Amino acid sequence: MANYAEMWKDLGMDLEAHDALCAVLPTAFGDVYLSQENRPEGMGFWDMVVADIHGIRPAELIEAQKKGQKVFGTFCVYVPDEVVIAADGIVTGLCGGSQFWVPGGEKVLPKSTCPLIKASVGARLERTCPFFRIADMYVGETTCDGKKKAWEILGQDVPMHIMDMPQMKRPQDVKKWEDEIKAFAHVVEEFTGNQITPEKLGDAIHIINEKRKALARLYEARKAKNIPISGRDALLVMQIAFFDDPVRCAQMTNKLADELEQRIADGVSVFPAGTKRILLSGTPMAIPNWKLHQIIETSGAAVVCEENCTGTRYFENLVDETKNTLEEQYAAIAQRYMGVNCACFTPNTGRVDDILRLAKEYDVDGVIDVNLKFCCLYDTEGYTVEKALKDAGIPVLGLETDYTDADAEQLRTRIQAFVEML
Ligand code: BJ8
Repeated sequence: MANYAEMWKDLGMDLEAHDALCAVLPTAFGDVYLSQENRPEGMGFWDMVVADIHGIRPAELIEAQKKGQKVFGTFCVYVPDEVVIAADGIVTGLCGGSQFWVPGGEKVLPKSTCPLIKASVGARLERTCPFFRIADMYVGETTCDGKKKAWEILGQDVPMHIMDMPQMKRPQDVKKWEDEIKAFAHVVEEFTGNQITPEKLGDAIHIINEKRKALARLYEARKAKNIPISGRDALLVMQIAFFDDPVRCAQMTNKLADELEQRIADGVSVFPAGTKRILLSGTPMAIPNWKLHQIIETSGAAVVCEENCTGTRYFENLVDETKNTLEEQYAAIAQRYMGVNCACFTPNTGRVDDILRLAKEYDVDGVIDVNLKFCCLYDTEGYTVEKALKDAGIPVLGLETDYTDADAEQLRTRIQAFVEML
């Protein structure tokens, strides 16, 4: 591993606390990832990225900043990367997925806040995540109440732009989202000093669509009877996709997909025949939250799909590439993003339709619907999701968890019992 101590120091990070984080990550990664057998060779790229997760990509971002590019940190899949890329900006995800950061968040937020928000705020305030230090601007959104209030704290010493999300999906709401995207584009242009032209926006739309198509290929491979990649590995690819350069992400994922397609042709599987297939639905799993996948896949089942924002919600549906004017392009972008079905919308029947569709497409034996503790949106929607699945005759298990290991054994017992009855 290269030595990035100087870089972290220059970023104003708390080196001692950061060392403590760096000390636990390799063990966690080894336990969850390197212990697996017969992994696709292509995963070597992601193993390398994780081994230096606070080094390689941050160093690239700093280099880009030296050349005048701006880095935008985002927290939600509704924020359109296309707009930033069209102005020669760079997007990096900022959602926190480690318990390590939660106590820092709890110093300023109510304990009864979802761990994703607490970890994100903790990572910023405790100065232990280089991505939070590097981002020139944070982009928040008015999705859930916890996030809305967290922006007021996170934005105290970093420029913060907040996108006002509609709460419904009527035609006037989609129009409102289009206006919001245009307003964001204006902010991005001002901040970067670069004008967004139809050509540049068209190129950016294409880049992100190609990334989506590559991720969709990875997921397509998971539909096979002989499962060529574990859920853990697929999740890792998704998690890193939020940080990586989008062109490289597409290249590496396509390469991995080539290998997976070959594995399918050769009848290679990472699970024994007859392993139960699970669809995981619910709240996103930010890196390094591998907890549920690890428990499920060491309890006799395989995760074959994630209906969440570190899963299908991130890549399904493309932006229409046939539009030539900014006006039409922004409308096409708004259309695509309003096709994402997050529980922050009401009604949100599209999500139930998605889950039923995915259960069929991935030929699953059961669904595990999970929400992060204190996420009222997904917890409440769990009622509707579970009812729809039961009505369709698909076994479902509803779970609530956080980033700690405190409930790991209890979860394992429940998941094992669920898998046994499938
Ligand atoms: S589009 S899921 S990324 S808002 S932070 S809502 S878990 S209490 S993350 Fe999300 Fe965008 Fe929706 Fe996806 Fe609940 Fe926590 Fe809020 Fe969360």
